[in-house]
Amino acid sequence: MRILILGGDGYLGWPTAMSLAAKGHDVCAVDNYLRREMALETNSEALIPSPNLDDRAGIFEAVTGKKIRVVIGDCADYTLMSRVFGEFKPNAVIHYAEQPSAPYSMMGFTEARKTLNNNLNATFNVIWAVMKFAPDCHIIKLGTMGEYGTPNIDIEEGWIEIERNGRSDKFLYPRQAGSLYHTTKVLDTDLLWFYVRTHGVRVTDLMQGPVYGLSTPQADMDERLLPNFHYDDIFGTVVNRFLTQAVAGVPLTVYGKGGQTRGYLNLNDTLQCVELAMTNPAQAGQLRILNQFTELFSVNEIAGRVKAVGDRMGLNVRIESIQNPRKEKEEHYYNAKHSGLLELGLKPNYMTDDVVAGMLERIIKYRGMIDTKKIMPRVRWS
Ligand code: USQ
Repeated sequence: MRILILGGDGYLGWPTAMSLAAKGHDVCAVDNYLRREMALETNSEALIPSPNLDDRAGIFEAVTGKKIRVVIGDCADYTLMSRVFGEFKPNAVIHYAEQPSAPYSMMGFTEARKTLNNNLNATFNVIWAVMKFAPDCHIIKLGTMGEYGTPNIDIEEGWIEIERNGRSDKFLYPRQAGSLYHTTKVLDTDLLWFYVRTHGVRVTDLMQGPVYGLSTPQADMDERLLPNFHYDDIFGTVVNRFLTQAVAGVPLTVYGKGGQTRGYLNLNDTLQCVELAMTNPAQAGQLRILNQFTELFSVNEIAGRVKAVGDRMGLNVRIESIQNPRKEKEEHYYNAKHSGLLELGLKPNYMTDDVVAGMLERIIKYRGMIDTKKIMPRVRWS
């Protein structure tokens, strides 16, 4: 298949590009290095410096003999998107090209505006470029479980049946996001749903939970192919942060009471899920929503697991509850359905002790590069 990956330089975009190219697909990765710029601006550089996208594609080709096409450009620019879609005519587009950090979006007006403009414009351009240049193309959009928030009822897989005064209908499940970043994903879903209804585009919206890990079959071939692994308070997700904190010998930063529960998944499962969505496309005129995670954990449970394994490895891990910089429920009901991807064939890689130990061992190799000044939260919600 011809697959366009938007945000191809990112934590998920680059491993996805490698994984699909390794399987023989014709892959084109587009990125404008926005995240690298924002990371530099906020002193939040990744643990392991990674070569630019052109260089990474060159290294990947030298190692595997497979090509990844690269376009450096902005997906929020419709002229560029028209050219890319017009020339490449993808069968599927995997849209990761969004500002992915909740804390970044809460820093102030400039960062909020940048998040809103980038994320909404990129999604809007994808929809129009598909309609004009590749009408049969399947849009695979990375959404987030955070769109649903933490309601006091079960979270369904995208849709909910509502009965009211003796009549019933099916609606998008109510969304109530906890950051401006997460809110842009809600708005993306609404945009997609509008064009699905009116113009018959085919869309899979993946409601993904926080991802962890840095090892994938292709990344393991050469360390220059590793994904951008962040452990800072702005771009690092909680599991990757706790693993790095354990290695650095600083206390694990549990925000508040630590009862915040989310659905987590291994980076390798993101690769599986996206491929499963791609090989089992949504129908024209369908907005298919899949909840993309494999296990539920509270923050305290993650900290406990990292500590148990880290201690066995002699790291002497400490856990500390610090004031929560975010506005979020710290103790709440959470039960989210996630059968869609399992039915498509997902074989989960669970967070076993061996997996945690493997990640810790990997990070230990880069211990000297950890900057502990990047660990404590610098952004508050209020
Ligand atoms: N947390 C801590 N300590 C930390 C960091 C985070 O207790 O040092 C807590 C947060 O307060 C939150 C939970 O851990 O309750 C998850 O935080 P996170 O930073 O791992 O995840 P989040 O900000 O929600 O965003 C990440 C990705 C985002 C993706 C989202 C999926 O950055 O792109 O959409 O995970 S989800 O969380 O399901 O919305």
